[in-house]
Amino acid sequence: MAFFKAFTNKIRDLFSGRKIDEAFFEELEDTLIEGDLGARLTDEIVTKLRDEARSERAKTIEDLQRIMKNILSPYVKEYCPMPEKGELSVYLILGVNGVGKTTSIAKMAQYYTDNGRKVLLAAADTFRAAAVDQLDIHAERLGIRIVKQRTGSDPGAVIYDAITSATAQKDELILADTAGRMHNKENLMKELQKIDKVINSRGVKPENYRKFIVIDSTTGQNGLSQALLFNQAVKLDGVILTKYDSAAKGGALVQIGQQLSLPIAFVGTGETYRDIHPFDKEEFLNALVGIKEK
Ligand SMILES: Nc1nc2c(ncn2[C@@H]2O[C@H](COP(=O)(O)OP(=O)(O)O)[C@@H](O)[C@H]2O)c(=O)[nH]1
Ligand SMILES: [Mg+2]
Repeated sequence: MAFFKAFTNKIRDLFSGRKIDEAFFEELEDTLIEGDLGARLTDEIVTKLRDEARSERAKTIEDLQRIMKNILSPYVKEYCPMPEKGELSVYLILGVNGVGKTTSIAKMAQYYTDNGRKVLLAAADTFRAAAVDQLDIHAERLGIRIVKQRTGSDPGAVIYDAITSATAQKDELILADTAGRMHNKENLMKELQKIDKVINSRGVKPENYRKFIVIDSTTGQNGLSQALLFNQAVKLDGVILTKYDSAAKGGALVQIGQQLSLPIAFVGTGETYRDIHPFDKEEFLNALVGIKEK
């Protein structure tokens, strides 16, 4: 999986064959800010890097890359849940319009089916008719059951039906689509409180109920503010990053990790059902500090 090649190449160029001097650190600072790490985090990284490079007498680029990786490491977490067999899990997929919620649900359905889980889709984005149709098409192509209602119906009612159906059919995972317009904080909280109530009252174990926010990795800082907003409204469990195949840089992810302590579950890398991968922290950090993949 190739992460934001352009940024990695830039870091690699910057690191290769250079004297570690003031000009180097200044250029690194510019590159990290361009890479969406934000001014505050960039400052922290470069300050620590300067200090540690001095105290450890770092001479080579490899030393610097290792130090930088250690600095970034606490901010990046991986967490890809696997539903318990023989129990029912519910994953609620949240995020603003167009980030890739519905597509990611289809891919996750494929992933969890490949891993031997019985999956049911819940079309709880009831706001637009097209949204239900879109999920319906995926369900048919994947050969996976779907629970849906009329456009405009209550998302909580769709989830209620889905849990009833999943329980009867012994499904192990409900992947629930949601409406993107919920990114207004009050709406989001109201709708999710209703959904929460349904899920909690229908016997789904709290540890099997997970909320993921989908972030389009090409949107940079905007993705960070979406994550902040959603996390204020509901307690999120993780992030699904989409469109990594077209992302130029990856720094916003570190900021999400730093400011929200949220782990990354999946990374979407294309348009086919198998273009989704559990997030790999090691690989991500190597790309970010310009260490070549083996
Ligand atoms: N290249 C690429 N496109 C994606 C990825 N995930 C989603 N998309 C595209 O993003 C667009 C919006 O996706 P959709 O699932 O409808 O977003 P939603 O509004 O959040 O449900 C669609 O054209 C998808 O094909 C990805 O990982 N890579
Ligand atoms: Mg959708």
